[in-house]
Amino acid sequence: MTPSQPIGKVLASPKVGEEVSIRGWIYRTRSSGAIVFTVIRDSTGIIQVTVKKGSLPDAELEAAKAALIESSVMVQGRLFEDKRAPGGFEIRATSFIISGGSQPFPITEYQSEELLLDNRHLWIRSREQNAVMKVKATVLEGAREWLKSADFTEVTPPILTTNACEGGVTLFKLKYFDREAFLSQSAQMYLEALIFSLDRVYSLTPSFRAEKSRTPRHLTEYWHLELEEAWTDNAGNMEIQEQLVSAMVQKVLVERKEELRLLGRDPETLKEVLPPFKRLRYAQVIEGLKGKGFEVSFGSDLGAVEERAVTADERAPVFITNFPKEVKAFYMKEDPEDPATLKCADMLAPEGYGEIIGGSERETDLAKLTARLEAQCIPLETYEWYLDLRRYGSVPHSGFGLGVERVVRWVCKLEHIRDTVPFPRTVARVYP
Ligand code: NSS
Repeated sequence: MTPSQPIGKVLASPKVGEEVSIRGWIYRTRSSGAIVFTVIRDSTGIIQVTVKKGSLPDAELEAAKAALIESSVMVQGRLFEDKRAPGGFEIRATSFIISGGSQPFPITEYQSEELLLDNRHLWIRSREQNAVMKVKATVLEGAREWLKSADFTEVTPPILTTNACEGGVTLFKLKYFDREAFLSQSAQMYLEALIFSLDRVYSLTPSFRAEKSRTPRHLTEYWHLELEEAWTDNAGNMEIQEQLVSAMVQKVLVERKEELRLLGRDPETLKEVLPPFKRLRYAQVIEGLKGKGFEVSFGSDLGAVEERAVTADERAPVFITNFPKEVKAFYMKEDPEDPATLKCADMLAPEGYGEIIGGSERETDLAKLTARLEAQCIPLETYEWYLDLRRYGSVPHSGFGLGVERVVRWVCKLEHIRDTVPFPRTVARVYP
């Protein structure tokens, strides 16, 4: 038996008449009398296979006729050109062995979103899901490669914690033996501790937000790429962010053009994702929004609608800096040149996709930090360890968190963030 090859490899350098062997699942099938036309898929692509009486044992022909879609199969045969077939070639089978038969597949064309979500464990076989997962893997690979080249060390912060980094409202609480603990919203505070040992660190962890809002950009469990850097101000940290995001996107453009096209994203439209990204001050954005008829004023938070208005016509991400204190977290450093505002930046994806990164320089003044915790009614006890970081050799530092699924949603041009995760967790769903 010829060793089996990935379908993508067979189609990449097709040799007519060559003996080939593949393994996969039946993607489409129809039979007419003594011939069965099937399309087989594996992780790398799809190829047409014809099974014809006389070319293989009758029992195999009968099994091929009876096999339903999603049956797993092992195929051997010769490769021929066929202009009508996907990829332009077909395999004429000399052996067609069903490995695992399939019951009638619950997913057929044009299914409701609910049914697809209930059958997520089966829907992840779809070509769209396959493409998104490949793009996501490449996004992460691009990030890790760039972070290594920039001397950041990957670290592993805890997920079980007693600290609310991003406020109490979206915390998942859990019973931790006889105490209360939370699922982490952010690794930031731990990364801040780790820079005293490693200078430049990052982590890739799940983060949890008990978001009651049903929006196309909120998950309750998402993958969070967070970075923290000693001796750097907010401006320096923004440079890291734009280089990192470009590296992630450019890697996808090199390696995943086919997947992007399959998803309806023209790769050309991502070419301008190169530094430097535009920098706008919050106050400037508010004025611009007022000009467009939005009812906003200094102090308003920017929601999805406002973010869409700011970025709809952009082709590369945009930074918004200097948010007012009242809309941001306790740990952000006040801007001495404009003390009503913070040395912080949100990065918004273009084409209306909105926030993908939240970052800032961190408050290092112990008194100011304590005052802001108190002003936000955060009990100090569980933050003592964090305040210690300001007591023992405090250093200027900055960092950010990037929502991996937010980036993938934008890059793949997806309607809803849930399609960037194989098993999405939202307010309405924890199954399967
Ligand atoms: O709340 S953030 O804006 N900021 C932090 O958590 C900081 N503590 C990060 C840091 O400086 N180390 O979240 C950061 C990003 C945000 O820009 C989104 O891209 C993403 O995390 N994010 C989410 N993605 C998906 N679903 C939800 N619910 C979500 N919340 C934030």
